[in-house]
Amino acid sequence: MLNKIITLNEYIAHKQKDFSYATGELSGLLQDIALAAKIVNREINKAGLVNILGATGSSNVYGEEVKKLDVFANDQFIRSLRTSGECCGVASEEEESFIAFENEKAKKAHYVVCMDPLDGSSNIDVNISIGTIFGIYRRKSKVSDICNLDDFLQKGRELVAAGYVIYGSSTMLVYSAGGKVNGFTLDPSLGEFCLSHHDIKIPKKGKIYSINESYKNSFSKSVNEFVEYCKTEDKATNRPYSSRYVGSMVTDFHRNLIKGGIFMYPALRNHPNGKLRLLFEGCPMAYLVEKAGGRATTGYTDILDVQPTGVHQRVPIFIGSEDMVEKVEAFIQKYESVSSL
Ligand code: AHM
Ligand code: MG
Repeated sequence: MLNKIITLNEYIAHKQKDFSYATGELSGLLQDIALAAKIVNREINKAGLVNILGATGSSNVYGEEVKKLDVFANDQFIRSLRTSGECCGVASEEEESFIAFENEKAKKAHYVVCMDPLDGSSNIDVNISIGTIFGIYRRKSKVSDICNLDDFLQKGRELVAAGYVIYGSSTMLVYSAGGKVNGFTLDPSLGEFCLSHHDIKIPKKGKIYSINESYKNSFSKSVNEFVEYCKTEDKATNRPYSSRYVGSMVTDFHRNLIKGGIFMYPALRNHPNGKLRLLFEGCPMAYLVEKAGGRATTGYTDILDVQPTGVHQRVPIFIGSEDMVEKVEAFIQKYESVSSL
């Protein structure tokens, strides 16, 4: 039996009434992000041709400067959000400070976006999947004013929508606007994202652990013990688990979301907050995983309950299947209670 194709735009339009503030603005914003993602996808697909078309930083055959893809993606998303009329400002991993849009249309908009335009971009040169991550908040400042820092320093619990795009063997957009988590696969022949993964739920018990084990000597005792636990044979829990680490968070997260597992970027000896950013990577992914039935924690606090104090704040992350996240938390908290005796 053939199923009817449902495009992202159709789906968003159909679901608009379910959004908390159903004015169509959030729908429009999601559609703008999807359109910008298609443009970025087109450039990423050409990445391998860079030596033919012109190296990064030089001119291509058309005499245009070839931008680095992460710069291209950043510019593309910001341009699209600036002119959308639904977004009053953006904080991007590529920008030192947040950008407040000053045009009249943008000042009247209700939403701000926090995003990592191209996460894992060091993987582009070797043809490995990368992604865009975004989180959408309702502004705190007065409509018609220019947005301010407080609009961005909101806890993940305040998110009204979040998602990611994975530029992989196929390109997918996965998002939730408070309800289900749905995945849409880009059909390149139609140029449309089509609903392919309805109501994604992460398996409660995972079998995969993802961590950069080369930092072992910088991990806490508890994290190392959890990793050993994952490797230990135990028929009852179906261990050892498989180790999978791409080094591209969206890719590692996406696989674990579908198959069940945990992704970890913990505190390191010289980096007590790890590497990943709370607003750009932590909160949007934590929001999605919770909507899909999983969990995300710093080891002590749910990621969504961490109060941001700066746009580039980093945070240790343990995210994925509920049972695995609970287990690592138990390891971490066991040592905390011993050290506090
Ligand atoms: P980026 O935002 O500079 O691309 O860095 C984030 C990426 C994640 O996608 C990935 O999980 C992590 O960095 C890998 O870091 P490491 O090489 O330290 O394991
Ligand atoms: Mg990043």
